[in-house]
Amino acid sequence: MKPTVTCSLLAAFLLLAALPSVAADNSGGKVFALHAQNGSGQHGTVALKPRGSKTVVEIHLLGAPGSSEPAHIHSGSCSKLNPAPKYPLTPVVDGISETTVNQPLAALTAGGLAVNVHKSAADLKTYVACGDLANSNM
Ligand SMILES: [Cu+2]
Repeated sequence: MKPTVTCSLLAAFLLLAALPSVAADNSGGKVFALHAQNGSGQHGTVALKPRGSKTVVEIHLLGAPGSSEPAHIHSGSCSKLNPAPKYPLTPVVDGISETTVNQPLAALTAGGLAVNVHKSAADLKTYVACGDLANSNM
């Protein structure tokens, strides 16, 4: 009797655990332009894809090197960026970066945030690309 009960509870738990991801609205992603800065020649897009209460942030940069380029979401805008990162992103390598940020899409696109990419960990001061996460939906 006991193993059956445990098994049923486990099945019920697994079903409940699976439900939110099934019920979550994962449609309605947004794409923003990343513009080259400081003559880097690196430009591309940042795509934000809702995953329930989280957001997958995907950077695609053309002209990026194979070396690691730090990337973050900052408060402010590309023309007036707060230098302190707000949410860290996976460093861009070969123009690609993917990060799941623990914020809903609406919070990231409400305005006042920008994605920027830095030349290297040793040269964070040099920005190579930036994109405002508002008013530029492609
Ligand atoms: Cu940054």
